[in-house]
Amino acid sequence: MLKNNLKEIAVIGQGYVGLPLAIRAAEVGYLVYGVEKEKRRLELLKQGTSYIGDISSEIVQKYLDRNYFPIPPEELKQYDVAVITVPTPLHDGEPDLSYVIDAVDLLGRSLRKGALVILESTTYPGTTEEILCPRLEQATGLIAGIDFYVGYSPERIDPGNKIWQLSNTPKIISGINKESLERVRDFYSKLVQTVVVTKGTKEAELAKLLENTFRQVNIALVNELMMHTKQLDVDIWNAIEAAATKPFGFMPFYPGPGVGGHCLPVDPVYLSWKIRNLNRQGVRLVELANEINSMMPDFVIKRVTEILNNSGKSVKGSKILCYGLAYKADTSDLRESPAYEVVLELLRLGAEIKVIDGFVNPSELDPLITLISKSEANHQEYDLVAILTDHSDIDYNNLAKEARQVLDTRHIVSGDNVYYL
Ligand code: SAJ
Repeated sequence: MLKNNLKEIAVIGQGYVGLPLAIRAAEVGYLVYGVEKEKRRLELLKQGTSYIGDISSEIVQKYLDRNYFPIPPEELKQYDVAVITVPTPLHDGEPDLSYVIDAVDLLGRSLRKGALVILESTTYPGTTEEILCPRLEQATGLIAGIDFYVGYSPERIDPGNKIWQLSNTPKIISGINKESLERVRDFYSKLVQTVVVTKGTKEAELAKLLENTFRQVNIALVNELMMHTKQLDVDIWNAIEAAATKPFGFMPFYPGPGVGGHCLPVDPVYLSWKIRNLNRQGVRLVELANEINSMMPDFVIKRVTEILNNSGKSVKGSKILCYGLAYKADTSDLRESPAYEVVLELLRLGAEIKVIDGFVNPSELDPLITLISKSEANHQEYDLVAILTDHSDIDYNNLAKEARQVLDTRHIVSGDNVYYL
């Protein structure tokens, strides 16, 4: 606490979760340290430049060096509240908590009595109480819940979502004990409109995994149904639209080229991994959903092969124009992107590929990938045009009119020359 009574907040990790949280905390009047270990990101923040789409550089500049201070980890000297917002990826298919542990060890070096530590990173039930608390107690000799306080609150940031932002999305909060929960509630109540209290930290950890596992499993369901109902000559998209008219008890998901991003392909694995360690079985539905969704890029390749074959062509030597590389529409994120996987496989099979994606960063692409602008697209010259990611900056109707053949993996355009998955 500074002499002018401003609470000091440390947000560890200034990514798509940490930066919006840090800026929001600055906005409501806290003194905020945005702790970022990547030098390039730190430089940009110190210049008042945002690299996160949802946060403008103007808003960073508004609080910069007033009550928002981007700092490297080694400069973190003290805090009243610390929030960990670092990635929890997979490493060889298993949870990788190394970023969380580094953040916990950093906080352990300057943890003072009475401070509050909150974990926001998506992880399996038990992480807060089985890993974070003991590590902080060991580092400080203090007792969690008594000398310092601990909570868990999952992030619900949806990059690019203009409607649901940090402040108006209900925030699940939890504490390792009553005293911790009250401090967690006090902190977030100033930042968000609605807090949702769970019984404990494990319920909050599970709630987050449930949110994304629900999506992964239901997307796998429609992907598998799509593959099977093809043989029945049933239009599953039409059936889903009809089912979606049910005003209760149903939520539509759509078949696609696969499930990408750093949430859905990853979070459910944390759940299954933890349970597998307990009962050797894992969560079979999660593992089956992952298996089905990860099959989809191969299914796309099969459809490309079939379509070209029907016009007497092999993939090898065919000219294919692919729309979209990012994992979902209107994002630049390539993580686990099925579209990216499809393009690399088509290249491996010997197709002559050009790609259009106005969102991705060309410098992040495999050098084998040739990116062209949409103005350079002469659809007639390609044996096949494949829509892999349906970014909203493309006129798909015009594309379908001009192209000889279209494989539309997102079912967004129609025509006699348009094929679906
Ligand atoms: N996908 C399908 N069919 C669908 C929906 C999605 O194939 O019906 C694919 C997408 O193309 C993408 C992947 O699944 O490759 C993931 O799509 P997503 O819409 O779930 O988007 P994400 O991964 O950005 O999920 C995030 C999550 N937000 C957080 O974790 C805070 C998720 O909980 C949100 O529900 C989702 O955004 C959202 O609703 O936008």
